[in-house]
Amino acid sequence: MTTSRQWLYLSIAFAFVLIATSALLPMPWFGGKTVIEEVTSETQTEKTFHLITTEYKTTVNGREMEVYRWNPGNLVVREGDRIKLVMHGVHGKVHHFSLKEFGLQGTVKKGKATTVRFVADKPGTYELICHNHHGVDQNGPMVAYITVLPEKEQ
Ligand SMILES: [Cu+2]
Repeated sequence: MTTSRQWLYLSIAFAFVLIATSALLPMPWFGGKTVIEEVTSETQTEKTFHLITTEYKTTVNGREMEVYRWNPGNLVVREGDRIKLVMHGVHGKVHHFSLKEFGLQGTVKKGKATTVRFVADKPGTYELICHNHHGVDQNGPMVAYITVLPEKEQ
């Protein structure tokens, strides 16, 4: 019995040393800065943008005109950002879209929301295109411009 009790105390002491060590590791004098940065990048939250399918109507010389747009039509993000786009179908029956540089395509239907996710891993300006309202002839252009700014200098 004494032996098993000794093992128990030894186990508790060992567990205590483990916990104390792991608590000390993040401290700066143990090089904890690196550990903290890794944790930060792993738990980086998504940036969420809501886009609305919007229709504008007007009359020009007695002729009715309409145009569909993403609202907002410009998004600016930073290289490396995790992006979530929630596209709400408000106007227009259906919008087949693509953001081809990030391998995204899908459909937004009236009264529904479509969500896509991507990592903005390359700087530049990219077009979120609606293929139903692509050009002026199709009551477009229904394009949103997504600008990815280069990663910040460290
Ligand atoms: Cu559209």
